Amino acid sequence: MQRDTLVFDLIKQELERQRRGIELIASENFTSLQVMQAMGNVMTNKYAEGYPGRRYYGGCEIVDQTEQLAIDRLKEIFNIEYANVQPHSGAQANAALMLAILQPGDAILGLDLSMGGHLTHGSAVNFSGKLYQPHFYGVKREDGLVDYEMLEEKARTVKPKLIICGASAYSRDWDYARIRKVADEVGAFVMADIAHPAGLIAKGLLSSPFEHCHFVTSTTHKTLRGPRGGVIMMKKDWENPFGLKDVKGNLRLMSNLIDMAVFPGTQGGPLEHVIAAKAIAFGEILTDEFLTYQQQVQKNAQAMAQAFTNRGYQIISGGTDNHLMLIDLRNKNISGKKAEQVLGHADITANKNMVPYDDKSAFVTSGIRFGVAAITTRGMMEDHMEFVVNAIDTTLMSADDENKLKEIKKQVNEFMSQFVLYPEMG
Ligand code: DSN
Repeated sequence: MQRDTLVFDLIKQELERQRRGIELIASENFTSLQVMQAMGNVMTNKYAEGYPGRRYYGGCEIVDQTEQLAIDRLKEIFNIEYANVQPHSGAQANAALMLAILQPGDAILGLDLSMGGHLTHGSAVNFSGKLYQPHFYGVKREDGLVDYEMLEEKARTVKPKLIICGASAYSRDWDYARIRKVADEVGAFVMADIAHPAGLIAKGLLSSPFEHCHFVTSTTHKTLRGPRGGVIMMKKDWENPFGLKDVKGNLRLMSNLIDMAVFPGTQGGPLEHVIAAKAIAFGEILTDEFLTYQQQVQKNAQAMAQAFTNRGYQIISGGTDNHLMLIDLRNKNISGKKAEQVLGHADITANKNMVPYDDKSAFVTSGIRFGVAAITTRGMMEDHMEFVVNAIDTTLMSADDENKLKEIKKQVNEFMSQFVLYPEMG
């Protein structure tokens, strides 16, 4: 068969784009070469509906081993009893978990998307807001921190079946114990979606949700630095306390209900090539090298936040505990949309983001979100944050000066050439 040079040329162009730019999208990272290689392997050819040792297809004896390895390593990382590594994404993980424990129309309570939450935590345009009855808590106007009092008040009023914590644009740690307390009071489950800070939690650099939350979901490709995908985890398996039953009416272990909600509930065949890559990534996370990486992520985020603050930028909540920060650009007289666009001209990639109590729409926004997981993987240290922030500041302050933007882009490309990405790929 003729090689599809059209597509392979585009892949090569994407490699060059990633190499020359400063990648600040908080949900992105660069996998190791072995993680990436494992995603392009013969396991993509294999159907394996079911779980290791109990499949609906023959010939699964090898993929059973990679999937079991992924499960065992993930359990070791977080010191937990149960893990499902099949969800194709974080959204799929959340969909399956909700299918396992909720009935259509049940009330759920999550952080408002416009305050840093996530689409799958009850947004009206998402399955979570269409199938269930969504309610929201927010962050406080005065300090940008999660409004736990509001959360408690809402929980007592709407009596949700599920309280969701976790966010996609929140730079602070969570008080999981406090959320569990009110959940117990109103008879709700608690789910933590740790897609963003999972890598920091894995290495003990942020509070662990596992002691307090019934369920924990995550993606595998952000701070965990694995392939794109999702997982569902539980510290302890238990016979479900709300008397949830399977379709035949049998009381089940919670792990059975979750497994069944992933397959056959929301997915068909698992992506065993991606699961092999997850197994490799989880092996990497278990190393001391990964601890050093996560410590550097935290240091870089704090150095970046400080450099922005020094230049008069308003960081929501005043700083960061994790890998990201959300900046309100209103005092800089530029919208998030425009900021994202001009930064793109300078080969700096980030995304516009609503800030709490935003007066602009989600398409325009007053904010921009920056994360350091990817640039830390490239090899940047605290000292490099000054260059990065200076390049961003100069770009935003010269948004309509094409020549200046070209000059910054050149400087960015030169700067990035010292942080070699995938040298093995030529
Ligand atoms: N799109 C991801 C993010 O950027 O945070 C969340 O799904």
